[in-house]
Amino acid sequence: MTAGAVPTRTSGPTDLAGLRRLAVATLDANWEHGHTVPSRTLYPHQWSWDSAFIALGWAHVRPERAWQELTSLFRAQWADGRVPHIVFNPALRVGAYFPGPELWRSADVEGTPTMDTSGLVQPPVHALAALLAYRRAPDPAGLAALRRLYPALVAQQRYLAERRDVAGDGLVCVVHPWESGLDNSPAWDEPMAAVDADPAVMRAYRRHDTAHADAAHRPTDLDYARYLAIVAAYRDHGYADRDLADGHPFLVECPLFNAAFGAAEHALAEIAALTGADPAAHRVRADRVTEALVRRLYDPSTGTFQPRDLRTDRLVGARTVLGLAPLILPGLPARHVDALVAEARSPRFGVARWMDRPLPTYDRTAPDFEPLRYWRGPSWLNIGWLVRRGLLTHGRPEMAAGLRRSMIDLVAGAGCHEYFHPDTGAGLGSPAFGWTAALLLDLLAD
Ligand code: 2M8
Repeated sequence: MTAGAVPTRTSGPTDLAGLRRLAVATLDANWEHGHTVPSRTLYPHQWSWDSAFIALGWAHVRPERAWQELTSLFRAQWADGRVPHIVFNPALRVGAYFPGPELWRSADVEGTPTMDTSGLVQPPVHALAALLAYRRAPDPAGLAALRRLYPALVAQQRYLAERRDVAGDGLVCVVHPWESGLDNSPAWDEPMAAVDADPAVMRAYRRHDTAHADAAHRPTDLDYARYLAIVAAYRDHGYADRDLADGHPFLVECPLFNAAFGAAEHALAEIAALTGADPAAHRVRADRVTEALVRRLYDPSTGTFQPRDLRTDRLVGARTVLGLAPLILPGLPARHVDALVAEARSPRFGVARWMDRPLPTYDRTAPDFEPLRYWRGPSWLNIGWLVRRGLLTHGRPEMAAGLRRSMIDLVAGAGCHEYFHPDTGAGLGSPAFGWTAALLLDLLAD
């Protein structure tokens, strides 16, 4: 089936079988010889954390594709262990996405794979996705795939622990907002304000995203000028990670990224146990990450987790949904769990047994809340999925059920959109988005 043949919505909110068909058709239409594109128009290559969520979706319908998805991503892993956030499809025309391989120049770096990639990473949700995919489809082929993936997943964690612990505090530092996955979140406004860039540089480039989505729903030209300046700084140091503290323009410890980093160790412990390896060291590391998160990123004055800007050594002020992500850590102390549950329930995020509006990505009471602009307010299924998982982990089934229902309603009302208006539920961004379809399948299966 071609992308154009996929229906964008179903006949009604209770048509669960129709929703499932829509999700499968969306994944099928985005399948591309061994991997799944997030979107045929906006993101036609392979993205790192998208592939993890998408693999979990495939596990429900075609488990062999779940393993192909992760295997193809890890084929692009660099010798240093980093899993690049974009793996470029060489079959696509130059300009199919901006910024393309000509900006990243991965081939100039030693230890990179034969295919072109970016040099950044994304939240390491892959070990968790692999474990959950196996649980959804626990067959011998899945176990063999887990066994093959395990050393690559361990190397991914080792890269982050050894090369990205810039502050030496046990947490991973992201060197670009794109690494967080929540590119233009208000969480990055303070650190980004210090990045020197002129929006006029964008006249020299053709942005691809604004040709396919409303510019008012996307990051601004000033954001993009800064994104490019940070990429150039990292690339021109050979993506080497040495001396980052001495001058790299963006250095932030993100609660979601580090929660994923800790959850990955928990998942690796279970994968190790399943495949005959030793789980003990993974459990120790998971506890250490949890402890470091609480010590370094928890803000007792707001009762939530905040990113730390390493260039000022201060927690950022904006209260975003990133702060709720540490709920996915089973070892989070009860006091912090209670605080996050209160934050989730508050009018800022509105998670409840019966939700009147979907979960936003930013405090909806903030004066600069933007319901249409990408990660500055809209509702996204991957974030809801993670928060729901956290609520289940800590024994809050009613809130988790409310969140699940609200996510299913979003897709029932608007289709497998990339993101949704946090008041009306209207579909925004790409209309046939990979992880929305995949995570919907996972939610429907519960
Ligand atoms: C978005 O990010 C890319 C850059 O990586 C972009 O805006 O072009 C984000 O939503 C990110 O989280 C996601 O992985 C990617 C592909 O869906 O798109």
